[in-house]
Amino acid sequence: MTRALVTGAAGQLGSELVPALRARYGEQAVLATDIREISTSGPSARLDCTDRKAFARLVDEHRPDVVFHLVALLSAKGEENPQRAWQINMGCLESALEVARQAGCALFVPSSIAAFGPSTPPDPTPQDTLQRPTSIYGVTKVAGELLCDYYAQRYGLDVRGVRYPGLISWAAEPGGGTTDYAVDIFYGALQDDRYTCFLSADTQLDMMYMPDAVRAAIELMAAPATHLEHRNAFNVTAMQLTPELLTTEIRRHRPGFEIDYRIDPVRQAIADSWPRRLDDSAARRQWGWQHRYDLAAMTRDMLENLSRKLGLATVPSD
Ligand code: VAH
Repeated sequence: MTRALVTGAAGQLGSELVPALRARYGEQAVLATDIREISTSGPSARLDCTDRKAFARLVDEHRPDVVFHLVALLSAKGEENPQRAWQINMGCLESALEVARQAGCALFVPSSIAAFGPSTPPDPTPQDTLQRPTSIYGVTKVAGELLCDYYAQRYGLDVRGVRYPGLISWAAEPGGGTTDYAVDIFYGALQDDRYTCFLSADTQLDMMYMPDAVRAAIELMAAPATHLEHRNAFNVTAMQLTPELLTTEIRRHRPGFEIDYRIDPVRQAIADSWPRRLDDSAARRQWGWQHRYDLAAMTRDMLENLSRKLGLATVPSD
């Protein structure tokens, strides 16, 4: 019986990973933690991951087989205060690695397409390639991948991770990301039938719908360790989107939807430094990764669930 502890459980990924883990392993088997108060029916606790003693105490009490460590300041937020982003992203990761090492539990640490930079081959971006990111978030992701590899090789820690693309979800709003337009656009479409986008119409980025992202984390941690050549930073993707492509798909459901553009130079520069299309064949080969949601399926599901969440008349699915 697997027991899990999730840090950053109130975040965009955590708020859907916790229910999925509880459905698979039982409600009491999953402890949700976050620096913020969490409203959840199952076990939860407040945790500042930089407080290593408190982190170790919760692990000692809950005795997880695996910790899903999701705490990070995202790309755009990080550029507002790079020093704080380094302290939080690396300080919390160091605690997670040390606590997992001493407790003897496995560890999931997500990386990101942000771990690549303008000198990385953009299309396709190979599994193994040059990583010179120009955002502080990307710098912490590359440093994190290397630190996790070190803990695996030096201490035999069973630490694993994926490089997530932009994640699209309706349950919890994202915060401080560059790919957040792909979530915000659905709120705009449903509440105002219009959206002002902070990235240019042709900005192509890898994206993934949250149910696929949650399944990737769970399936990677359940995979036989012997199959994992890359272990800490598997490229995973599901689709390549631009604001233009997403607008056209939304208009299939809401023909009157309007979009205009007010470019945010900081987030446009970050997006321009990221890949256009990840090669995720290593994940498909080594642990059977397979996305299930494409653009059409994601758009339909987002509109239906977000309409319900916002208390709007549900959008007729075609
Ligand atoms: C961000 N949503 O935009 C995050 C993600 C690949 C992007 O890491 O910063």
